[in-house]
Amino acid sequence: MGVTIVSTSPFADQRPGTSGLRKRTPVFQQPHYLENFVQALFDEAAIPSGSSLVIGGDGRFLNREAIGTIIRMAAGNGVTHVIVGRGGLLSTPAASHLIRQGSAGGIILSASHNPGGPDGDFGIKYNAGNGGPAPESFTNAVATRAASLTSYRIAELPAFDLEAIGRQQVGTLTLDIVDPVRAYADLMATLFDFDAIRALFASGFRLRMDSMHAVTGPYAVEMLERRLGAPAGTVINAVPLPDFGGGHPDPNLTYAHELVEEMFGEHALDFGAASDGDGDRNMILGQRFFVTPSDSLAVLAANATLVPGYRSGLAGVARSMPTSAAVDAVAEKLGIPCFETPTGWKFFGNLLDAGRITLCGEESFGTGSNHVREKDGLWAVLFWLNIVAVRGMSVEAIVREHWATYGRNYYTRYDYEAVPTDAANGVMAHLRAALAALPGTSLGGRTVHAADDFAYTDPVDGSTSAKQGIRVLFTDGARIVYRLSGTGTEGATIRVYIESRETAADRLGMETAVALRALVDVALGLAEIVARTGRTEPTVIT
Ligand code: VG1
Ligand code: CO
Repeated sequence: MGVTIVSTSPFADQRPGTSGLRKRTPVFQQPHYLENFVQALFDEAAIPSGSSLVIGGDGRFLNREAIGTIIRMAAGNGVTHVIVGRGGLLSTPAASHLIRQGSAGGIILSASHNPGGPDGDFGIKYNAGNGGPAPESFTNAVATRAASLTSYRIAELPAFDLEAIGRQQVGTLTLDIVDPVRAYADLMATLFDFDAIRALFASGFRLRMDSMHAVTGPYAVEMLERRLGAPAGTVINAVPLPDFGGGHPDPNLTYAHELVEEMFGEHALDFGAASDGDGDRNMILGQRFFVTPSDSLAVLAANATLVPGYRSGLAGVARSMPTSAAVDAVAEKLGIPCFETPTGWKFFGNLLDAGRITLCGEESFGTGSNHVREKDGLWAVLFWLNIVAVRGMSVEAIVREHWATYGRNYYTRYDYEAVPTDAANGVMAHLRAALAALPGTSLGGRTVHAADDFAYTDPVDGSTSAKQGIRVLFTDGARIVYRLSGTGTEGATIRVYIESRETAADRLGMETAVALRALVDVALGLAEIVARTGRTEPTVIT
């Protein structure tokens, strides 16, 4: 078997963002672009000979082709054992689980919730042997190497078949094609009370799960319909398509519109859920009721001991900095630590590995636990179903009771997408310059308690990450946070996160937009958004 060393000119734009390298599909289709990045990954990962590597993706356009290339490059770089989901499919949490079964690491192909197809986005990232996204030190080293590489190694291999479950010997390479669903579904069965959820469905409880033509379709059908007995057709848009059926596989109120129309309509079911392109995000809906992701994390934490996998309690919890502090109130009551990390799942890895936390989450529809090292969409859906089954209450009743017990964190996020990079950097520079003068000032009737540019020191390994977003904290617990997205592929995206906290019983039932109106005005004014970007309205309000 020959290995070819192919000359390439380096690419200077291969710095991974919040969650791997994400670019427009045509960027990835440039000659040697994918190969250059993959070689940099292999150089940095230095997979020991004899170890296995997991490869899979969310099935989007270019997935299969990219996997073929990566398999040949793995062989060209001395990897002797590769494990791939059938058809090249693996949800991100399922890939994390597979890696944790004893592989040295894994390569995941996805641009998550970004649209796919020739005009959409593509992405790639490396997860380490713990199953989690590689840390910043690794991704920075990969970017540096990718910017100076002059060649890559690729093997000439005999033909192989990504559809045939089982083992194939392909030249020097042992290739295992595995059922993408089974091991993951078995793991879920160890965490949740499947009997209780089965009884819930048997009693007539009605669920709609929207897989948005992305990777979770086969997972959701297997678990919800086959193992848990929900009626056939419970899962909609269940067939993964390379372009996600032309949709935007992002489980929020805007993009999961088919589900939202049903759940807020006259014939709303009891429970609605959706997940994203690669299966790590989730949205939870009750009957005509939206659960904010920040509240969802808090509710899961407060009810965790009702679920078999978490019966013995939580070691601690963590949330990303822009996520609302709803979970903090639960941690305080439980007397467990609550960590605040920068945005991106990679920052939870050390805390999970060290056993310091059990649950963690982000405001961007991401929730997870120590069962894998990625956020996990279907896991969150099953967790909610388990709680509903045990408590015998509706989703809405559970959340309202939660607010009454712990207080309510009103929360909204404004996204300004595809802003010219200079204007977006101008907004952040302006805010940084204003920070020092803010404490003690009064804004919109609230007093600023502190203002900073969030910096994080990892409590486990001491590594530091600076400039992770601007925080303006008020004395009454309200917060405004500003940061630039690290996953966009066009210009810059400014995210503004706005939160206020209420504990008075008569102030728990307001409309979010009403509760936050004054604070939104303060947030946009302080950043001079309109003047600096020309945008009078955000692209998306969550
Ligand atoms: C966004 C979210 C962040 C999430 C990241 C990856 O990042 O805000 O919370 O971890 O996407 O999600 P940013 O930098 O654009 O704000 V996904 O589902 O890749 O896997
Ligand atoms: Co995702």
